[in-house]
Amino acid sequence: MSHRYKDTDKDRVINMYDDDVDGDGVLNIYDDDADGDGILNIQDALNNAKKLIGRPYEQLTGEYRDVGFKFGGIVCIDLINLSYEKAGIYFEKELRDFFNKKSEIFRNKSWNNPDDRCFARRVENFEAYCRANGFILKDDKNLSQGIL
Ligand SMILES: [Ca+2]
Ligand SMILES: [Ca+2]
Ligand SMILES: [Ca+2]
Repeated sequence: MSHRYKDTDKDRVINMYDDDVDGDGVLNIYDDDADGDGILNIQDALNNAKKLIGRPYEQLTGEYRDVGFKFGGIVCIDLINLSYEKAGIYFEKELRDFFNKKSEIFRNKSWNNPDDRCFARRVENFEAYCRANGFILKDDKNLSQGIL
């Protein structure tokens, strides 16, 4: 079963809808170990990202009822979403919840709302969410290209 449908803390809320996946009282987004497995989120995410190496790019970008994704293809934002999902952080849920609190930070178009299946897969929405929450790096001079 996919991690998103599990109920890690057994509170009858499946992980993808649970604000506190490990049930320790700290909301996922503020919890350094959101799934409570003893491994920090960043390491969990990196481990999960490495498992996605080799997955084909989803060239249909969600068109035709996501058939490309269903057959294993991913787009750039899926790398982040899938990597963090197994760490216990569901950006899809975080973005939707944030829209309900501060919709004004997202592009004001009738189709750009959580009811749209592509809402959480739009990079501009993820960036707006990160910017509004202070998750954007201000000093990136020490970053370098990843090495496989
Ligand atoms: Ca739960
Ligand atoms: Ca927690
Ligand atoms: Ca963890």
